[in-house]
Amino acid sequence: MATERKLDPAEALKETSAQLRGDIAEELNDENDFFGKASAGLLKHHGTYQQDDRDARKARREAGLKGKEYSFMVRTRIPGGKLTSEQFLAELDLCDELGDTTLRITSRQGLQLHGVLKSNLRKAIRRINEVQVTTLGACGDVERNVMCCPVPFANPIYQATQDLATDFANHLVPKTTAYHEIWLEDDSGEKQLAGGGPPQVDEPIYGRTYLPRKFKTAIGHPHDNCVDIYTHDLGLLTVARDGAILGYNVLVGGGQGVTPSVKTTFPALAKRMTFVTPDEVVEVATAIIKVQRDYGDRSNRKRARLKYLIHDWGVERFKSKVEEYYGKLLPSQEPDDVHGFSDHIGWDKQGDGKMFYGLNVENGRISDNETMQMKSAFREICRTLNPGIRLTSHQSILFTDIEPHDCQKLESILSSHNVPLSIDISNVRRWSMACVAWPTCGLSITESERALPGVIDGLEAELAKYGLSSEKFTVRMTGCPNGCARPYNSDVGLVGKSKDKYTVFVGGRLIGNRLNFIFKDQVPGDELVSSLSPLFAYFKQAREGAESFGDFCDRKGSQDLLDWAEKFEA
Ligand code: SRM
Ligand code: SF4
Repeated sequence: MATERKLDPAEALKETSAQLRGDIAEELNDENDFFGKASAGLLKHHGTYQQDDRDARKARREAGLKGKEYSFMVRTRIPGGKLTSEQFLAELDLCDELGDTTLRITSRQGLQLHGVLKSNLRKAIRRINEVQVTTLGACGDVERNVMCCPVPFANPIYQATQDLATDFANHLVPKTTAYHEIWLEDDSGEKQLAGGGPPQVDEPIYGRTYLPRKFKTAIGHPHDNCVDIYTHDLGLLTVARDGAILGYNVLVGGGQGVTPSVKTTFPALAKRMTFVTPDEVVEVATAIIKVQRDYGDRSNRKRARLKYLIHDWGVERFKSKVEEYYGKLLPSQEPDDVHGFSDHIGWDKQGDGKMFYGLNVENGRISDNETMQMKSAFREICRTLNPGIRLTSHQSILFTDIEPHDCQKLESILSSHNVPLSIDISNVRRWSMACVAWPTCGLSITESERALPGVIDGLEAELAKYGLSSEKFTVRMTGCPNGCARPYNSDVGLVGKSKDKYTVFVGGRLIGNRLNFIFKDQVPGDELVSSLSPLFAYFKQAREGAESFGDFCDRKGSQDLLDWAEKFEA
């Protein structure tokens, strides 16, 4: 193995957990409304996070109450974001019955319940499994939700990649029976107490201590990089010839998270490594994961992702090691690379006589409120039209398999619930996303999901002022530098840095294969729009041809943009 250095405490937790059991079953039945530290750490491997309402902390202190207002986030892993109406309706019901009445589409085509109380946790996970989806593999040091372009085109290339996403996800699901015992069996916990220790099963891919860190895979197309392939530990990019898949270009070592206090951490774009045929892809991908399992840094979780191994070794050395594990030499990649991006919003033909409709869900949050009853609208659509559901990596939704004569009906349901149709949503809002942040994310430094809509209102007005409303560019906000909305390759990235202050990044691009750079740091939340406004004016005046905003900023570079902004403000 790679290192003799002292292991990170998270490793000991996994090692001694009896395949992710620990004391979860016992603590699930105790009288507390929270789990102890060790169990809370292990729970992540079961797809749930212990959180507390950070808004409520101050009020509790003032009221002299001890402790926190605990609840749980429960994440469902949905390969390629593909669900039936029945499954989606079950999650909508759960958010009302056991959650905080909202359901959230994540930036990785998953779903999250928020605000689930400990006393309801088992019921929530069980009910999710009853509709044939799972929270196992949604979080933890394993393969996370496998992303894939979700469009339902009746085209063998799209269908093959969606099948691959499902097959690959199933192949990599942890084999431990702990999940089943704790959440799905009636005698939770009793078996291990009575039976002289829990049953141990072979984890042929992960081994005893699983991976050093989370591992993320996406499958995308060169003409449509909607899954942001360059941000992944492992990216599989289709190489198609004559309407069929020849194979996949394999990209390794992308990732977004940064810890500013640890100078050796950074966001990285994945590196192009090799080409594999469809019959080799799962085996080569497994070899890649095993190399990361054995050589990833288990002494420091801040540097445990594959991107650091690739950085430290270089892609050629990494490739040689993968060849050793795979047992064969691997070729160079094919020239195919990303060159397009679609968010699949609006109406489109599937190619089988049916239609699909992509609807932007602002920051993925599905709820009913006074102005808009999106949750009720989605329920009615599912109950009356029974569409297929696909979640996008931009926290949005596609309703699929709609008969042409039902298109109007779908739109009327949305309109009657005050949900704006895709055509009425501005480009800047449609191409934006924000992570959850306050009040549930324990790592958030600033607001994100609750702040971005207001920032977008301001950007809409600024862009209109310069006649730039029809420009397409991505604005992504996060409440800390971990990068959950992938802010480091977007045209504009707004990253929470300190109390109500953000780092403003510019110069990424829609197709996702370039990192952006810092334009300004420590910008107060209420100055984000005004800090970008001079750049829009500059873009309007000095863009070349149909150059995008991100390309323009990248061409000008940070100093030139700062000089302009200074003169503009003076
Ligand atoms: Fe994330 C941790 C939410 C996608 C990088 N992420 C978290 C936690 C679990 C906070 C925690 O550890 O306590 C957040 C829970 C907040 C909450 O209240 O729900 C959280 N991440 C999310 C979601 C829900 C954001 C969203 O608004 O959609 C996304 C769930 C996706 C899913 O269905 O699996 C989500 N997280 C991402 C992405 C984007 C992606 O994967 O495409 C990234 C950047 C890509 C990457 O991994 O490099 C991302 N999340 C992180 C990191 C930094 C990891 C790193 O390598 O440094 C953390 C912190 C950590 O792991 O220690 C984190
Ligand atoms: Fe939380 Fe930070 Fe991720 Fe936002 S980016 S959800 S604040 S960990």
